[in-house]
Amino acid sequence: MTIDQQNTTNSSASLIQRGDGLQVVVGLGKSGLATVNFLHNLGYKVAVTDGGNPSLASQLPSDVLTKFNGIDSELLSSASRIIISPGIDPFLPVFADVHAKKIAMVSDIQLFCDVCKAKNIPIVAITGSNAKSTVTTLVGEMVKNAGKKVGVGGNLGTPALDLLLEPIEIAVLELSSFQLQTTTNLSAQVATVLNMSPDHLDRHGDMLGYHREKHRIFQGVKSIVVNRDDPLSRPLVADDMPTITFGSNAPDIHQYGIITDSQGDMWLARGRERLLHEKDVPIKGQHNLINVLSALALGESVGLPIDGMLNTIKNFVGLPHRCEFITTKTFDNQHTLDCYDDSKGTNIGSTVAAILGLGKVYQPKGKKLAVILGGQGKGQNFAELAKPLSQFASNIYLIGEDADKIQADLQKGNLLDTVKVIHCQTLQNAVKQGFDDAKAQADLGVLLLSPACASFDQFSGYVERGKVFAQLVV
Ligand code: UMA
Ligand code: ADP
Repeated sequence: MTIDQQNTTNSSASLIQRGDGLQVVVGLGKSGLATVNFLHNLGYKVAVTDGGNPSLASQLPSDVLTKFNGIDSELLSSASRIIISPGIDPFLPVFADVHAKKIAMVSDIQLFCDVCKAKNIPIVAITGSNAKSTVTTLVGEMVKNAGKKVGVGGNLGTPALDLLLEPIEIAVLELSSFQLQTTTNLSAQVATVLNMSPDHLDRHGDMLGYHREKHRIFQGVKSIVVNRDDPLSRPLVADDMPTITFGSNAPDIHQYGIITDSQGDMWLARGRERLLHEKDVPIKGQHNLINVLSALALGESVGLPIDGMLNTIKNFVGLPHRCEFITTKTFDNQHTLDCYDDSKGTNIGSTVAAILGLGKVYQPKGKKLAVILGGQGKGQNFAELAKPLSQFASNIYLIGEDADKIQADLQKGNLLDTVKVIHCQTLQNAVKQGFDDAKAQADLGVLLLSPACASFDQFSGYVERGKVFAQLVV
């Protein structure tokens, strides 16, 4: 059963039950704490339960009931409404009784969008397998530079409900499939699924399940932005739904795309109008030009002036750990190795984008990539990496708990024998191996950390993994 089926049978009951009854927040991470504070300030009776012993407990209001070191099933059963944190699977066995009793279970995003509806605050809603943070941040900057009070957050970092602590005129939200899974009728002013590639299949079962949760972003939407290059980004909506598209080809009138001129240079374009030369876009690679186009389409959908948006793009340098250039190492005064931190490359789609993006730059210079892959695999099939790796890489360094699976999948994907695969276990070993190989191998030009995996087997998160990599290479 999906949460939708659960909510359809349950929606009116949940509205009645909410009343003054007990609100149980499940998970006391960032979003759980923001939810407790939000509900507590509104005068609700609030309890919180967590599978671990959360450090944020010390920040709770003193009259909040707590049950830690295990999600408390009795507490759940006594709830009027459950607000579940995104990192917790709503179909864990502990929630069986909740589903049987049809107790409403929602996300913090649900509470946020209910407030936005009541206060007429438009929401720009952004999801996708990759580029969410980059596009959300850029759109947020565009709105701010247009002089509006904007709240930018969600999966990006600041919990959505904390955005309501300041007066805002518009919200720009990055939303994950986890947050959308327990959000119904978001009713965004504009929504987009930027792209779709396998991710979080361990939680959603398969691509169909993942796609279904992502597309919940379009429930009640007023206008949409669609990626022409990715049919899985297009929702089933009425023919008269206001729509703007973006993509890598030359755009039709009123749409966004890329025009390549007679010199082979790329231009961001709207219809036939050239808006910006690629050299004026600080974030590099074709995938980033497409990200910028999606931001323009989203901005246009909420009425932002084009000149201001183009100025914002010219000054946007991107976010750390996304194909970020760190340093050039020089060996024996001649061999050089450019080191890139793409620690945020935690799924197949992002790693493919990094390999293709950098591969196309370095191949004409006769240089190959060494790619560090591995960590926790999230149920993905790594065979899809074999083709771009065969084309652009000479060395693969495997780290982390899914190293054997990655190697087996790459073999199934017919990775060329010319690509060396070395088991390094740790990031430290992988960097050392990269330096040793660069000394011996004149055509090795790039050391790229783009693991296609989560980092939690060896690090606290992608940020720590990226920082460790940067320390190791400088
Ligand atoms: N917990 C349990 N049982 C579980 C799992 C977790 O009890 O099975 C408890 C933990 O002990 C912990 C709490 O739940 O105390 C953590 O909750 P959480 O994992 O939902 O984390 P938050 O700190 O609330 O952060 C969440 C998002 N985390 C996840 O979706 C995993 C953050 O996205 C988001 O920035 C934040 O809310 C604010 O909205 C992070 C993320 O990794 C960046 N997102 C995934 C991604 O981008 O791929 C989806
Ligand atoms: P998200 O928030 O969806 O994870 P980010 O902006 O943080 O997105 O980028 C995540 C990863 O995706 C980075 O490794 C980045 O280089 C890569 N990436 C950025 N844009 C794209 C794109 N259009 N297609 C595929 N990968 C991309």
